[in-house]
Order: sequence, then C-alpha cells, then structure tokens
Amino acid sequence: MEVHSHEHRHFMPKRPHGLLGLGEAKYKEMYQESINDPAAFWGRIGKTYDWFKPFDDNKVAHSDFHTPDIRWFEGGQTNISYNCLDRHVAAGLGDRPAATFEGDEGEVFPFTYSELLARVSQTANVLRDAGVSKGDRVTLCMPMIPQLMISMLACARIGAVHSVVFAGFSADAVADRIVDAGSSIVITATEGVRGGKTVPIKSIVDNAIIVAEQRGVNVTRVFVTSRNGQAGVEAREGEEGWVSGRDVNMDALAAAASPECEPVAMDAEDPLFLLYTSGSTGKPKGVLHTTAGYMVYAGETFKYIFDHPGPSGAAECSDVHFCTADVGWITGHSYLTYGPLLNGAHSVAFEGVPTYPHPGRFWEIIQKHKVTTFYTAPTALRSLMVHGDEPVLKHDLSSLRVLGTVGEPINPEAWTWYHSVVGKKQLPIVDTWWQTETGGVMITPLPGVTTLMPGSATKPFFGVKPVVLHQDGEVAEANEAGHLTIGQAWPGMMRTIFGDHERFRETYFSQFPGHYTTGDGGRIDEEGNVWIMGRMDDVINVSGHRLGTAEVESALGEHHDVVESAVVGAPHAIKGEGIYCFVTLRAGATPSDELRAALKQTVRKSIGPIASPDAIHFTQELPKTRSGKIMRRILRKIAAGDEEEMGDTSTLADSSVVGRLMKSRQAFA
Ligand code: 6R9
Repeated sequence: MEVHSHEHRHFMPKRPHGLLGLGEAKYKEMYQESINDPAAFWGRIGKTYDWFKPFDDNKVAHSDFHTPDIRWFEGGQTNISYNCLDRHVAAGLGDRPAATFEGDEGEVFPFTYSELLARVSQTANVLRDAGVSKGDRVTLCMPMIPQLMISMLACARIGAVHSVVFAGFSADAVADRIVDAGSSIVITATEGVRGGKTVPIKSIVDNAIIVAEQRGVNVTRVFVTSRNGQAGVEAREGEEGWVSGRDVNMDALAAAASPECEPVAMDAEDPLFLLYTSGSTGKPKGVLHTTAGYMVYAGETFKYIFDHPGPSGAAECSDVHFCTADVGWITGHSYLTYGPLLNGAHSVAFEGVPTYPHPGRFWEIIQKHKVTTFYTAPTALRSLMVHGDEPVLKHDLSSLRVLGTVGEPINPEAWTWYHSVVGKKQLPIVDTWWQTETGGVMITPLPGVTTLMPGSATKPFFGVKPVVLHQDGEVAEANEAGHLTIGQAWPGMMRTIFGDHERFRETYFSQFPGHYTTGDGGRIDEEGNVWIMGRMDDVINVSGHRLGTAEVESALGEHHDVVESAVVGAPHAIKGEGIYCFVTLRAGATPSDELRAALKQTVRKSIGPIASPDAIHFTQELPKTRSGKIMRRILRKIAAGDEEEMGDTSTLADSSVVGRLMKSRQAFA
C-alpha cells in the first residue's frame, strides 16, 4: 500500500472559495498568530458573529489548565440559534435551503432558513409555555428527523441545555443520562425507522423514565412528536404507554404556537449542551459545552475545513454538505447542525443506514441532492467497500468537492478506496481528528492548502497546539510516539463534566499538569504532521463509537452467572475494533452458546446494540499480576491472536495461563 510520507499529495478542491486560496504560507502565518496571540486571533473572528452585547476585548481568552478554569469571550451575550437562523434571514438568506432531511425510504423534508426559524420558534414557544427555562436540562431522545435539529435549536433559543441521547441506546442507558443530568423534561418521538426496521423509541423512553424515577429523578413532561409530522405513527392520547398529564403531543402544540420567539441573551459561558461520552472508568460523563466559544469554534472549523465562504458568501454558494453522523454524537452536533447553520450553509441529514435498501445509498443521496462536501466515518467506508466499486460507479458523484472522515483512524485500504473510487483521485480528503470534549475538529488538513498524508490527520487547526509527551512528561522528539496532549486552550473545548468538576480535572489535566490529555497516543513527524495512534486508555472505538471497557464489564456483571470479566478491543475488519470479552463464570455455571447469547443480550439491554460483544471467551483464569491486577496488555494480544509480541510476562502470578488462553481464543463471528 503506497501510503508513506514521501508520497506527497496536494489536491485543490474544485471551485475553491478563495478562502483557502490562502496557500500553506498563509495558513502558517495565521496559525502562528492563533498560537502566539489567541485573544487577538479569536477576538477578531468572534466579532464576525452577532452579539446582543459585545464581549470585552480584554477578556477574550482566560485559560487556567490547573484549576481548571476556561472562559472565552467574557462579557459578551449572544444566542447560537440567533446566529444559526435569524442572522441569515435578516441578511436576505431566508429562502436559501438550510437543512434537508432524507428519510429511510427516500422521503425528502426540506427547510429553508425562514422555515427552520419559524419551526424552531414554535417549538421554543411550546417549551417556554411549559415552564422550561434557562439552565434546565432537556433530554432529547429522537431518531434522525427534522424535529431533532429543531428541538436542539429551540432549547438553545430559550437557554435550556440540551442533552441529546442516541436513540439506539437501551432504556437503562437513557435512564443513566436522564438521572445524571437531573433532567425532568424529555423530548422524544413515537418511533424511529432505520433500514426498514421500526425502533420503538417512545417505549424505550417510557421504560427509561421508570428506571430514572426509581433513582430519584422524576420526569414531569414528555413532549412526543410523530416521526415526521407527516409520516409515521402519530402521538396520541390514549395510546399504549401514554401517561396523561406527563405526555403531550408536540406536533399539535407547535403547530398552534406563534412562529416568533425572542431568543434569550446568553452569557458567553452559559451552558449550551451536555453530551454523554464514555471514559476509561465509571459511568459515561456529561461533557459540558458553553455558548460562545463552542459557537465560534464550530462555525470556523466548518468554514475552513469544508471550504465554505461563510455567511457573507452563502447567497452565491451552491454547496451542499452531507454529514452522515447521527445527531446523537458530537459530529452530528458540530458538523450536521451548528457548524453548517452558523455559516448559512445547506446541510443534508439522513435517517437511515448506508446499506438500505442497497449499498449505494450514500452515493444515491450525493447524486440526488448534488452534495459537494461529504463527511463520513471509516467504518462506513469499510462496510461499503465490501460491496465493490459498482454501487459507487453507478451514481453521478461529479458534484463532490471535498471528502472527509472522522471517528477513528482511517486504514490505508479505506483511504485509497475513498480517494480513488469515490473521489476519482481528484478530491482532497480531510481526515479530521477530534473528540466530544474538543467541540470541533482539532487536527486536519485544510483542503487545497495542506499536503495530504494518508493515515495522518496532518496539521493542527488554528489555535490548537498539539504536544506529544512521554510518560514522564518529557516532550517527545519528532517521530517519537507518546501521549497526545494539547498545550493551550481553544474556544471549543469542554468546560467541565456536568456535576463533577473534580473528575474533569482528574481525567484531563492531572496526568500532565498544564496540558489537556486527550487519551490518544500519537507522534508528530519532522514536518509537523500528527499521526494518531489510537487510545492509550481503556476506551475502545467500535464503528467510530466510543465505549469504555469498564461499562461493558459492568453490564456483563449484571448476569448472575458472571463472577468476573475483562473486556478489550481487538482489530475487526469492518468495525475497526471489535469487543472481546473474557468471562469467568460462577461455580456450577456451564459455558455454552446459549449462555454466550444470554450475555450478549444482557449487554445490549444494559447499554444498547452498539455494545454487543463480538466474542465471549469463557475462562476460569485471567492473567493477573501477583498483586491481582489483570494485565490487559496481554489480554489485548490474546484477543488479537498476536502470539509473537507478548512482551514481558514475568510479573504474572502464573504465566502458563497465557498459552492456555491463546489456545482457547475465540474468533470474531
Ligand atoms: C469526533 C469523535 C473521539 C476519539 C478520539 C480518537 C478517535 C476520532 C479520529 C480518531 C484517529 C481520526 N478519533 N477521529 N482517531 N483519526 N480522524 O469521534 O468524537 O466520539 O468523542 O471519539 O475517536 O481516539 O479520542 P468521539
């Protein structure tokens, strides 16, 4: 595979917007300023957004990685929904397309900026009339339908903090998030439809609410929308599961509400949203993002990385952005919703799955909506590659200008396929590295500017200072692998873990004082390209979704036959990493395929189908040190079938267990 660093690649997107006609020298100059004088750099950019009250020029950036205490654009008041909608309507972009939702069966639901503003305002009025106010946490558990984006923006409009929970989670997982957020308001939909299959979202939410109540958090109001307003089952009083007094029909209320709603003036550091993500230990953490810094960072990263001219050039811009992510993940927040809308761009969202009704569905959508910038995950590409080139070649992809990936490292095979078959060897691929915590993209090529290095996310975005550190805190030399950290604050970074600032400090700022620890390994080459080398902690990346191995272990432990388990990630052809579980059973329990199926079911029930184990390896012994610590490094080697480089096993209490486990290794199904 020709993916080495001597092979320089430089592709200009078709019809560049001039923004990026900047060239590498200009990028370097801007980058230097953004690092040397972040306040000047971001202060200037911040002023291109609309404010109800301008921020204080002396308080653009406050960064303290020790407390930690991070603040941006202090003194300013703004509202992100105003910047996404009203601002563009006022500038004459009201009739421009804002968002187009494509349903599972190909139904199309288009919204112009004026229409979206009216719908958001109606929904915001319904929430406000129900007593939802600034600072309240509202849980959104919905399929990929317009009302999801509308509800997020409606929350932002009235200052409520949205917490979007992926609709594929189990009732228990939804309950965890409702409880942690102390959220008494939920917005949901009757059902979701993906790949021709109906997901009973309302009933998952109903069960989640029962569990939440047992844990002391009462949900007092559930706004129920039908799947698409027009299509799907309608939310009705008297239906199974309908709780009178608690459940209300959002569609009816919104239709009757005024399409005008005054946005709340939010302080720059007022919370905007919570998004739960997995860490290496404990329950998922509520990553908190605040108003102004997130807004500016999401907006600017979108503009530069997808080569959009921004609001002032939006009227003449024919770009159509298709991000395949679900809004339940950070990518759907920043690059399906906020980033594109902040720029006056046209965002396409898709309800279904890439292989339904045929494996050319993404390409069909690109052809149908004349998509110009396409953003997806390596796992999706791998799952489509197995169907060959034909489904791609059958469609007209000539509208495409920029291709992007996110979520996990892109392997050379997938990169090459994406570049040659989808991009006809002509388009730049932006391999974007970032995290839920970072709010927006951190390391990425800029199309037309950066020389592409397949396998490398290449260069830091403006304001981002990547630093690779050795375990002892020493800065690594060029090409030396170590912990990827970020050396200074950027506007889009998370501000805390909801309700647990100490966990925030401990997780991200304690290992290397003065640095934000990403949890990823990486190296930086002589030319400053960053090469991401995967997680250094017990987080695994399954089809681009983050999972803590501890979460899966705790789910397995819920089964009465399980005494102990150890979960590791192992290479998986499509998912990137698969979930490999070593399970020790109680005396008297017998290993069987039925028990394997039951354990898988336990995990699905506890977390959701995305956490379903790929292999369950029953064993009465695990490789432990004399002090009783399970050596995960060794389990990872066993799971991968990697007998060669077992490394040092001398600290094991009994090293013969390694050979026995290797013999009984389970292959992924
Ligand atoms: C946006 C998102 C974050 C973790 C991150 C890293 C992995 C994301 C990547 C990548 C290599 C890329 N990751 N993008 N690894 N190359 N381009 O995915 O957020 O769900 O929080 O996951 O995903 O390990 O630490 P999130």
